[in-house]
Amino acid sequence: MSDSLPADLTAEMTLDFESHRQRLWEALPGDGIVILFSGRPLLRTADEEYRYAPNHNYYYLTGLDRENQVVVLTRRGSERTARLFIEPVDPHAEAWTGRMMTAEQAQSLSNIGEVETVDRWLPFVNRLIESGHYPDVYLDLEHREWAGPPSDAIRFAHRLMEKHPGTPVANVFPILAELRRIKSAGEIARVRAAIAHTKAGLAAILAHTRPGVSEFQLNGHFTGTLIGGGAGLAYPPIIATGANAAVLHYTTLRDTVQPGEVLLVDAAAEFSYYKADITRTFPADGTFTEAQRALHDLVGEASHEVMAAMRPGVPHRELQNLTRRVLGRGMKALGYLRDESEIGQYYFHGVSHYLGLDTHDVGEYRELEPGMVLTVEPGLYLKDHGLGVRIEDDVLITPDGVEVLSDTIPRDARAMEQWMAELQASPD
Ligand SMILES: [Mn+2]
Repeated sequence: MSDSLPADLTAEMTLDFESHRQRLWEALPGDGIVILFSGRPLLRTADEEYRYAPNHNYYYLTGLDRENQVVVLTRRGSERTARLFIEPVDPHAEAWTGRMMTAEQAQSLSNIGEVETVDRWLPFVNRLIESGHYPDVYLDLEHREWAGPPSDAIRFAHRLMEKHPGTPVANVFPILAELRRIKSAGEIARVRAAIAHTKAGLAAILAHTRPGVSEFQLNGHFTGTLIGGGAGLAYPPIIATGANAAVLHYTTLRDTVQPGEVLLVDAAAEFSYYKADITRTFPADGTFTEAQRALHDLVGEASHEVMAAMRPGVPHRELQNLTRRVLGRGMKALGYLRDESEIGQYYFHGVSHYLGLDTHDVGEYRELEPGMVLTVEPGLYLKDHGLGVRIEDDVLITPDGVEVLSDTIPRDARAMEQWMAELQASPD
């Protein structure tokens, strides 16, 4: 495989966190204090925690990915300040869980000069509020799962309402989500790296796909390749043989591949917190039947049409209408539908979402703009015929169209068959 597979950040992947903070300050509707928490790992069971992931807005503003940190940003007229609060280095804790971040490291990663210990943030914020100079306090109040434990921001919001009932609490999430829709060159480079690792993982799956192999064995090849290459998983892999592909978020992975089946693999890498999101569909035996190929070609046609329509100014919702038209017309021509308006039987999800720090990245959907990174993922799900087909790619909106970032990964039916044949001729 000649694609470069970075294991570490390269110069092109550098992010300018200072400019992210500047853009946030400019986007605030008025003066105020912005407080973001890096978060803490969730308890999984007994004394075991889930793997920690930083609050993505915290990471976006600081470049830091350690738990129990706080960043406080202020804006007052033309004055802007940033101050970090981090856990002090504790040699006892280091013996158990490794090196902690020093103040110097936090400074150089974030480009924030003022770094204090985390026990100091609350008195600092209280002083700012009591100064009367800051009309609003902004917190990241996005909380999708109300049944879960409250975040640090939610708990602090309650505390503020008790201690400083006159201070308005505003939600900074929608403002940051708006900024995160447009990606910088460094962010795009990280998505590209995630795509390169995804391609290597897919190649490992294709090399080992044959009747008799199980979905979890294929997952082992995929996940092993990613982890062994220094990347991570963007989301739990969907490796679905036959009718399992009609379950959109199939992650059970217990079935054995049967002769004549089609596999749908929606699995991708994360690299330095940025995600790929890729789906490929291919035949268990290395060759599509004519009926399978016709469906794959139709999904490919929809993908092609959508990408051809994407350019700045096009409303995002038009992509979904276009997909339904192409798939409806095609399914009627193939004899699966009497009327194209019934396409909802076979296609029932969105064709495109933002991609970035989150797999379904944040931000409102309006008109396309240069610098957006989006998926294109038409699909057809024929449970009664025992198969599903989806082709998912990642594209960058350019000033006059799209650049297909995942163009490096074979996509069309014939290209998939050829790639699989090559890989099986020389596995590993
Ligand atoms: Mn997707």
